Amino acid sequence: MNSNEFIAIEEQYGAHNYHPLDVVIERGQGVWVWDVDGKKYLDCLAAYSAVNQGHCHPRIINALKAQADKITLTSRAFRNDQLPLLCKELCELTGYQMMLPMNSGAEAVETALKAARKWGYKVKGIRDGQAEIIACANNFAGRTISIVSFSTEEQYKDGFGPFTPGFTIIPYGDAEALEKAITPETAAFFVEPIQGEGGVVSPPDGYLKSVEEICRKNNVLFVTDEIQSGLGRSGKLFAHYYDAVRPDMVIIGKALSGGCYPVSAVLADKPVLGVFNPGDHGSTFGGNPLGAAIARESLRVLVEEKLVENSFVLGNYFREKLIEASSQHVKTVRGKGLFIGVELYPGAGGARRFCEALMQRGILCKETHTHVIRFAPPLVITKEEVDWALVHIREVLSME
Ligand code: IF1
Repeated sequence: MNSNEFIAIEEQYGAHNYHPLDVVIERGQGVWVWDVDGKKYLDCLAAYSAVNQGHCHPRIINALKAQADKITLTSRAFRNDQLPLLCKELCELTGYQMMLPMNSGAEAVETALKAARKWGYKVKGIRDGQAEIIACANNFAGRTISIVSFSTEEQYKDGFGPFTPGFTIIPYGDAEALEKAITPETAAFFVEPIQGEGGVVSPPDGYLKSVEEICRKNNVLFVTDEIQSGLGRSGKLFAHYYDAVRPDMVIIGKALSGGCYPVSAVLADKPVLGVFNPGDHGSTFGGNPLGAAIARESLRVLVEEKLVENSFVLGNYFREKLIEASSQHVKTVRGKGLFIGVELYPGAGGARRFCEALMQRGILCKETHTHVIRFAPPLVITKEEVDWALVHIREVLSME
């Protein structure tokens, strides 16, 4: 079957909740993917940063195969021999005392919301049913009803109410607004250190440092969503390292499994994650031995192949060269590490036509917020591959 036949079948039988670029991918290796017609592309989206370690990393695939031959799922009714080691290794890598494993990013965010509320009632002493959580405008944290309840994007909410109460929205990057929004009922502040869906937007330098101080002073949990920005994407293990802060809770997913399997987690110390008692929360698949074995190897690959460092060095290089390649269409180039956004002027005709032109030339990327092209390749990318991409990007940005 060719691309058009696959597309027609999906259009007929699949729900239309996406508008993908019309490339039908069949296989991938490292930063490269191939479509069903045999055409090769450089993947500059990396599944929204889930394949930081590159497609089908041989070590991760080997770990997957080896574990699949042994046992895949026990449920948490029984224990398995992979989850304990994932807990220990992840805590040692990140410096937290405990972790709670889930599957999708949204489930980990839900877990953090529940932990924050329960901490609010049981530890902080918030009045029953009154806990508030503060979040920022233009956030993205997933698609569940409670999560879209604090979204400011109309489309993510339209038709899905009634919503979960208890959220307060403040502008992103404005520490003063946080201070003003806090009440005695505030349990937590949830924030992305870099807003991905928001258009690869970083807050002002020092923002998270101020946030940390305000949260500490007011006994409010400081929670970072590192699902997209974390695990090396920003050029640091966590994007919040740029402000030298230590959040009370960190939420991760995506690249925790190198894109091989849905694995997510919440990290915190005992006074926070310790609020969960047996039966309070869980998941059939969360912490399963297949996912845990894959995540363990994915973390080892991240560290041993120095992918965080590569993201820092090549990200700075890529961004500098993109600034040099800026055309009349480019308003600004921003980001940290290999998490890069190129914002176009409204008159450029939208980012999608540039993504389509790049696709023609063998580079896959995705527009965000109409006017931003996001470049976020797997962190295994080499300087030669960045240089190859830049030749095409320069030409495409100079189109009429
Ligand atoms: C889709 C966006 C990216 C996330 C942060 C939690 C989650 C995500 C910071 C939830 C997920 C994904 C979901 C995906 C598209 C994608 C996305 F454009 F929608 F915003 F990456 F930029 N926190 N982001 O970015 O994780 O439950 O999906 O595992 O199509 O919804 P999930």
